[in-house]
Amino acid sequence: MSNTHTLADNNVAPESNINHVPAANDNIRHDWSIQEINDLFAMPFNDLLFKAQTIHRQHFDPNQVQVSTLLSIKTGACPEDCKYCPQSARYDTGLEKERLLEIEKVIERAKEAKAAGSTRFCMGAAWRNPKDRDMPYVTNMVKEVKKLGLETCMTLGMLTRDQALSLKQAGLDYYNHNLDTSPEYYSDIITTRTYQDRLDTLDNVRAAGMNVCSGGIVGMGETATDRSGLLRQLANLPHHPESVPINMLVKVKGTPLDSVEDLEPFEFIRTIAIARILMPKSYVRLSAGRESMNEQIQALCFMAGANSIFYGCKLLTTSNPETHEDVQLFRKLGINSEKTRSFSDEAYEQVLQEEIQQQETNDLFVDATKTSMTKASEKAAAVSNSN
Ligand code: SAM
Ligand code: DTB
Ligand code: SF4
Repeated sequence: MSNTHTLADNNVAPESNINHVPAANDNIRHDWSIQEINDLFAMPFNDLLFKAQTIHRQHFDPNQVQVSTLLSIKTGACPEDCKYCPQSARYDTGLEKERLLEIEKVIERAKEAKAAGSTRFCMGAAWRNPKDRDMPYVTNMVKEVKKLGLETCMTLGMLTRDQALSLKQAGLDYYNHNLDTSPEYYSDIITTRTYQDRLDTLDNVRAAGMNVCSGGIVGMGETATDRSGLLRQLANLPHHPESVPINMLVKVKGTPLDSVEDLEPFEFIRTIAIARILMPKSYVRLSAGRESMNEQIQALCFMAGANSIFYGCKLLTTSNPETHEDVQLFRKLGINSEKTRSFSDEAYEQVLQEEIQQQETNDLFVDATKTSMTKASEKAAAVSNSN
């Protein structure tokens, strides 16, 4: 049977397909076995994508994507030894250590993110955990960013229950703390904190009443069963995280994982699809690593059930696609940003103008993947040349 529908004009999956999953609110499970998840990974690609997309459509508008913008509020010199991370003090990545960002600068960046169409502002610090003396600074920051009408998210490392409560009281909507990989592979990647430490922080965040954002990284040389193991841990938490970032490793020169073998893009897309199947009501974020993916790979990730991205030309210390590229892709796919304006022709023009202006005024752009300073004006020139 031929199917002439496109994603943009079809909100309902064809009923006649043998893979149709009946409408379900009973398919929220917390008891997945590794074998079941390995079996999902082994499905024919098209069957897996159809299953994921069908579940996606039971819970979400398939043409809406949530957009978040990241900002590093404290960069580099981290005491932890996470082997993927450009910000660990143990690896020579050429990254300049930066002091805590002044609150005024954070607010300025948050306003820019909102103007570009972001709905959530995520602030990250290269800390093992916040010190008690840091708490007034971060809680004040949450209050100020919330006043702008943005959702707030922070990722500051491990939290005690009291710290989680003060962030909640300040109005923090989401706390990001990733499990990163399977329990079995974990000690190959990080030795300075345990898997249980991470689970304890997630418990503290949940107990404080905040939304949990937790996912991991693939492409770190883990096995396929490790990818199943990560997803199993997330899906078998007592409550699924509201947001599940799936990061493709961004290889940064100087980190121990800088020359690990690339992960097959289809394996990445399968990971997204299975996250969607296991955690049907969670936002699955196509997170770090989009710069190394073409439009077609990203489109397949959306087809597989990804419905959130980081938007804006920088992640924490490495680069992300330019906003005009994302707006262009969303327009090609008929995708809209959740809650804010649509990605119309006017919005596209505005984003382009704002981007050029912003790049002209920024002094320098530091990208940890390049370990060199790129003049903002060169970036601006690249933007206008690409149009
Ligand atoms: N220091 C805090 C912590 O580790 O919890 C917060 C910031 S840390 C940079 C947040 C997350 O970014 C990490 O848990 C990891 O999942 C992700 N991340 C860091 N470096 C990455 C890389 N090179 N590629 C992909 N994801 C990365
Ligand atoms: C997440 O899962 N990915 C983001 C966010 N949560 C904090 C971080 C990605 C960092 C990529 C490397 C960098 O830019 O430093
Ligand atoms: Fe530090 Fe976080 Fe990077 Fe680990 S991931 S080295 S804790 S900044």
